[in-house]
Amino acid sequence: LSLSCLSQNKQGYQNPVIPGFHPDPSVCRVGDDFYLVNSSFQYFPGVPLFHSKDLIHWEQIGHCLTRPSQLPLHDATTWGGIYAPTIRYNDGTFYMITTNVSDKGNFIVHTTNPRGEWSEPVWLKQGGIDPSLYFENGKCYLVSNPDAGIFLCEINPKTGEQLSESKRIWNGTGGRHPEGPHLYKKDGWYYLLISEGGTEYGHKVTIARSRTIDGPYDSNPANPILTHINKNAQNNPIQGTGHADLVQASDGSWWMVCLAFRPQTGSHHLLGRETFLAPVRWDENAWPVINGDGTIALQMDVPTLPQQPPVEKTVRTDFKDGKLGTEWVHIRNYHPENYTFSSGKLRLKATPVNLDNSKESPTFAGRRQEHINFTATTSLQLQKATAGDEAGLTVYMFEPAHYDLFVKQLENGKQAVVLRYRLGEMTHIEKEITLPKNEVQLRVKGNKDSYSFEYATDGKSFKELGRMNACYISTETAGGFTGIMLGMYASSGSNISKAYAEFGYFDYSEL
Ligand code: 6LW
Repeated sequence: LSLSCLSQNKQGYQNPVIPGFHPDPSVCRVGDDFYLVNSSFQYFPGVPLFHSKDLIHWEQIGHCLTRPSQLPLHDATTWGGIYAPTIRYNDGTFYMITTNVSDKGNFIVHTTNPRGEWSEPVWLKQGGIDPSLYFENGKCYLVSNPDAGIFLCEINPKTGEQLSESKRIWNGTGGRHPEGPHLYKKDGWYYLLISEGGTEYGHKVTIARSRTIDGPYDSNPANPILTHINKNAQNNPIQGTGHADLVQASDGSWWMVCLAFRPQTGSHHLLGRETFLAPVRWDENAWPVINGDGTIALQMDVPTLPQQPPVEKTVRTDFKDGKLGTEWVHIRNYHPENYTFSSGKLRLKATPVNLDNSKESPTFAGRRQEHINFTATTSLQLQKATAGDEAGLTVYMFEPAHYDLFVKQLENGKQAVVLRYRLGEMTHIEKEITLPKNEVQLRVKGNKDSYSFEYATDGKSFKELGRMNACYISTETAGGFTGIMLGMYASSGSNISKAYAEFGYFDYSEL
């Protein structure tokens, strides 16, 4: 072994690099800093934004879309709102381009400080989803996928004005849904990376190249360059690999981020599509090769960039800061006046909009389930309530698919802890137990097959109320583009209720 070999960073890394519902990753580099964005659908704020120095350890630094004027989410649910974004940096400015399928389609926001606020949107004429930008010699090109193919045009990224006709440049290799296009230039070739096959088990990444930006593009004879659809990955715990973006590090190495999911109970997945990382090398014919054989693994035993210490995630969210951290989101355009902080507690006001309402915004603050085995605990007190008011903890996929553990106000002035399952047309009350006092702790534990629900009134002696199969709220059964959120919520049976719930803390940890 030579010393130079030993000095390489061989510690490898663990996939996914951003666990939980973080689909459609796009990445850019500025110096030694990488920035990454994901799609966000009906959630507000929108487009989570991450920073890393090594592509492995990511810290969420905020969201790109933080104002309702940038992110109108009327009626958006799991198939609506914000689809795949792209992040690019050019000449001192960051651009984030994406689609709001519940509003006016494709738009761009920009900023010079990604940790600050982003601009108001400019809207684009070229349709389709998954828009991406490519900058060269003072020009800016847009690619997206109207009409089941990849189209290119030149635009002004600050005004959105389209400067050339949209031109079809590639249809992919015949897989359904050619999408997620990105353009790159390397050694005189324009490379067009796309995904095909749909975002389920048949997902794959393909690539074509041309000497001129508007084609003709020639398909890589070795396509697809990444897929888990074949025999060599049929037992891989990662499935549905696709929707990728390439980036070159400052040491010259190339990397790919992509989405995939982890089936956990039968062929069901619950955590949504997550963000994975793979090394890329270029072969002798100048085509990219992804992790050797076009598959990826949970444990990646490959040389990496010099690894930075991960930013420690705390188990406990207390509410002493008087604001929620970047991991917390709301459903659609939330009403800030219903979320207040007093003496270190989060106070959620109950409104008649409940978790089944698919148009308005319930009082809800949720964070992603990031681990298949996890536990989450909160403590709450429901106050000034009348019969029908409730507040609690929800395991939430979307409106017709959630399991709720909550405190309910009864007619007789008492309160009960209730476990309820909402599954499509069915709503089932599994258990209802009258409480001796008003302060209660609610806990959910997850494993690959089920969620279990527990409560306590002394902060420690938890009793199980019920256990439910996880598969019914999975993507395969319930549907949707998102993943499980663990949420605190409050709702009311009446228009005039003064009820609110005070949450003391929210603990989340891997088990
Ligand atoms: C996204 C498309 C896709 O826009 O699913 O997996 C859509 N890829 O590219 C929603 O995430």
